[in-house]
Amino acid sequence: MKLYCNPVSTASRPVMHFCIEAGIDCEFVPIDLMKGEQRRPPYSTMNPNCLVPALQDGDFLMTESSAILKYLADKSEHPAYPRDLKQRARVNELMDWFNTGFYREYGYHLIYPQLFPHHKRPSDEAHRGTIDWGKDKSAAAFKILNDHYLAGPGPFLLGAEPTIADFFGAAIVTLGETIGVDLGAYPNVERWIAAMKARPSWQEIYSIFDGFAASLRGQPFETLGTVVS
Ligand SMILES: N[C@@H](CCC(=O)N[C@@H](CS)C(=O)NCC(=O)O)C(=O)O
Repeated sequence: MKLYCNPVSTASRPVMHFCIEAGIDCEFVPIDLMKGEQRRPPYSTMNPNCLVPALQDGDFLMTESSAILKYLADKSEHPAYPRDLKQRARVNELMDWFNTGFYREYGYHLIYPQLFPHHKRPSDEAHRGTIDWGKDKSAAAFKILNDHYLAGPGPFLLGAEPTIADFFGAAIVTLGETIGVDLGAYPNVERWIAAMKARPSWQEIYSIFDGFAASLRGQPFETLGTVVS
């Protein structure tokens, strides 16, 4: 199998990390996002969305990091995607929440508009409004993650062992390191991220992203708002 990916990409990292941890035989094929390789053939014909990652398994080609994680875990019969109907439903629930709720506010409203010129809104007023929205909604989402989804004994979302929801969610939460998000107000999240960072091969996959985040340090980014409870 081949995974077309880039370790700076939040959608690539959890898939790469899970592949290494699960011992899945998958070649990582780097796509240089800075040079725009994702927008040119041959990659753009494989994924017309021009986004990484994409997985090739023989003549089967698929995209979407959440779906790829499920496919790889199923194919390798890995317990990180439980077979039990209700446990699996819980993993799906968490992955959908991270992907469509948490990531939308945190990634697309708070972080990306501050990092990438093509995410900047067309007027200062619209830009300001987007970031204010992202600050408040992200803080609310962190509170739900901390007080609800991570309220169990842990150290992972669903107990003693990480599921693919942990790999997926941790990649999104740590994206905040680019803008200097402080997790101090969310102790359960802080503990959970520490547990994920202690996993074997975290460093192997995340070191390039860490370098990217370090290169941004000191810039005047806006981070999380305050939740009034
Ligand atoms: N929903 C997609 C999102 C993929 C995505 O947004 N990839 C980003 C990196 S995190 C990308 O390839 N960006 C390149 C670009 O915007 O040109 C997934 O989960 O796989």
